[in-house]
Amino acid sequence: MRTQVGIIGCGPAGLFLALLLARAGIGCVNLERRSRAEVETTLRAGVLEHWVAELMDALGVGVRMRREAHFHAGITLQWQRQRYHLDIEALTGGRRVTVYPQHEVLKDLIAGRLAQGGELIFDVEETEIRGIDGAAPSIGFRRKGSELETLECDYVVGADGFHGPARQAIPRSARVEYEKVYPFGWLGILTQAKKSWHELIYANQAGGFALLSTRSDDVQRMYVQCDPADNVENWPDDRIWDELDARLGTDDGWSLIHGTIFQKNIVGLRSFVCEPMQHGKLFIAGDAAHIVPPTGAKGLNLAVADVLVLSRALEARYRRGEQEALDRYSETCLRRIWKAERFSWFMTTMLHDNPQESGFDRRIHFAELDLLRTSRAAAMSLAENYVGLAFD
Ligand code: RFL
Ligand code: PHB
Repeated sequence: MRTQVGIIGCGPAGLFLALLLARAGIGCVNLERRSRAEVETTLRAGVLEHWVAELMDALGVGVRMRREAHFHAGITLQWQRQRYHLDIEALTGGRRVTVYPQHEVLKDLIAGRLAQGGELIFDVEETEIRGIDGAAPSIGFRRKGSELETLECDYVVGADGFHGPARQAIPRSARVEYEKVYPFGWLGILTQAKKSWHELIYANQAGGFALLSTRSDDVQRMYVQCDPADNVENWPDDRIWDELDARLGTDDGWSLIHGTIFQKNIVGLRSFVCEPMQHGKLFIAGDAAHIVPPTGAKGLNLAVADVLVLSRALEARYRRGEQEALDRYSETCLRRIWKAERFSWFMTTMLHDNPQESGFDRRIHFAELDLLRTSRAAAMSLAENYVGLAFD
């Protein structure tokens, strides 16, 4: 089997790349370890930057998103039982917050790619990256229960997430990894309930972080700060509602609408960057190359930014024989990535109760929050980062 670009992964990075390359007339095949059903049901991100929503439109896969997504004028920040509406729309010249779950994005991308006749191979095993230092790279793989096959290609793209094999294919001596692990995690729930508020609430109150988000008019997504090593068994529903009530509580008579909790999970929070993001004929993109804590809602958006840069560079290579943009892929992406790392770290430290921090640090976080209320420059900086920085 032969194609121009062999892509490992059908997450946001791999699927957006497939559609971008198809638009540029470049051939590609995606190999995915999980089943299509699993990819389309795994719960992760919720917020799209404004240009990602526009890119879905431009790729012809934005129709359902425009119909079903929730578009908010801003976000609410809460501390010391006070709420503050950060008017992102006014602060950024009309950009709104798009709340549309990652698995819905993936359903739309998969349907769009298959409708083009694109090749997405699910349920593959034993993916092996070969020959990236030479002129003839390839990916070895096995379809479930079948013979080993080889996908020959000009370039291999590792869009295989944090735990995939692609990053490890860059020799250890040729990469540097930067990491920060936070001493807290998020317990996430889905509940059958009506919306309690008209936009997302990010709160730091009564022992730490809570986030109120949404999935639909009848299903709400909420997160509460917890020990990253904790187990959902230690979180009976009553305890979850007690924590959420405390962390989202106000003194103006507002109350959180409770419902049946039908999903619970715990994730640890980390920041991570691998430099460089390319080696020979291999390019890595998205979570394969970097991780941000979810507090800034940046992970999916950064993955799409990487593959937008990569698709343009591959287009320059195939259409005009230009190599430069491809050689500078990693450098170009990392400028945006480190700004997103900074923003995600800033939101995370400001909004969580860190057991390793002092009372002084905690006071500083409240001052940072209060600055957003009193300084238009500070508010504008957060707003611009949240809906998506310009590409340079
Ligand atoms: P993914 O989504 O992990 O996809 C990688 C795919 O590669 C497959 N794979 C392989 N396939 C073949 N062979 C192998 N050997 C393979 N190994 C792995 C995997 O099965 C998978 O399908 O990476 P990608 O495409 O880089 O996308 C990254 C995003 O998924 C991630 O950054 C976001 O979900 C992060 N994130 C958020 N991002 C946002 O932009 N906005 C948000 O609001 C937001 N909220 C979140 C989040 C992540 C969260 N968790 C669960 C950490 C909220 C949470 C709670
Ligand atoms: C979500 O709805 O899952 C969500 C929203 C905002 C975040 C993280 C997650 O920052």
